[in-house]
Amino acid sequence: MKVNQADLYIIDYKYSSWSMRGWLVLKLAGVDFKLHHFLSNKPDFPEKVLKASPSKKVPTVHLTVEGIEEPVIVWDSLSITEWACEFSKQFGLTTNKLWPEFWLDRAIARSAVSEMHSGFMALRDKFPFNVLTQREFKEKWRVAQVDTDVSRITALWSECRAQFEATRGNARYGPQAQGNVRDDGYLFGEFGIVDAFFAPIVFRIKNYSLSVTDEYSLKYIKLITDNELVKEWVACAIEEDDYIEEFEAPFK
Ligand SMILES: N[C@@H](CCC(=O)N[C@@H](CS)C(=O)NCC(=O)O)C(=O)O
Repeated sequence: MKVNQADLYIIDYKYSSWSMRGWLVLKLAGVDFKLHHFLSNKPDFPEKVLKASPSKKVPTVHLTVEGIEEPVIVWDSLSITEWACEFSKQFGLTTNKLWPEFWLDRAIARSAVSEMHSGFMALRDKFPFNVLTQREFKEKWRVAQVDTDVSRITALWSECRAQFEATRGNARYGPQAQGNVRDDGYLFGEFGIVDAFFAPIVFRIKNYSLSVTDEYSLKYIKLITDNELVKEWVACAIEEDDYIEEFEAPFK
């Protein structure tokens, strides 16, 4: 069955972390898609989001499949990721390493992505994603649970990196697993799915000036913000010119 078209639905570049993940994943996977972007503070938003997604959440992907009348809807960033990786592999759409080469690294990377998908609620709740506005941290914003989340995240980054470094080039794991693995400094060498999932977290930490002191995390934050795809997303956010008082006012 042939997929004739993939349509990606996202909302506010500036404020929607899950939209950013879905978009990064499709770009990384080399999927050619038609983009539908809309702003969540417009009156027609409820109607548009309902049309785009059965869960009323984005990202979603609509697939126009030969022989099937209605579009096939893939919703939720995790299942979009699964679909994009399968589709990309089937049609050889990219040479990007979406998941790490070595199965052990892959298992850890998937665990990190899953933890991100279902965790760090305090950070996500108290510090809304805002890819553009950079602020100095104020003590009155401090919440113990957020500090715990940030400590866990930075420890996780270092653990992923240590896992990658321990296995890369280690003959014990077999040459086929590690032979030609490129290292650009990301969690598992090349920018992959795991980095796409953590990219919005990097902006939360950076833009609210949350305290991070360990060397690898500081380096990682810079790598992510300097990444070309990430910069493309930020450029779209600048172009979008969006402002939602509810996400900005508490931090003024
Ligand atoms: N578990 C979902 C979360 C998606 C989500 O919460 N999306 C937000 C945007 S960041 C959304 O669609 N919000 C619209 C609304 O709540 O009306 C995923 O991984 O895709």
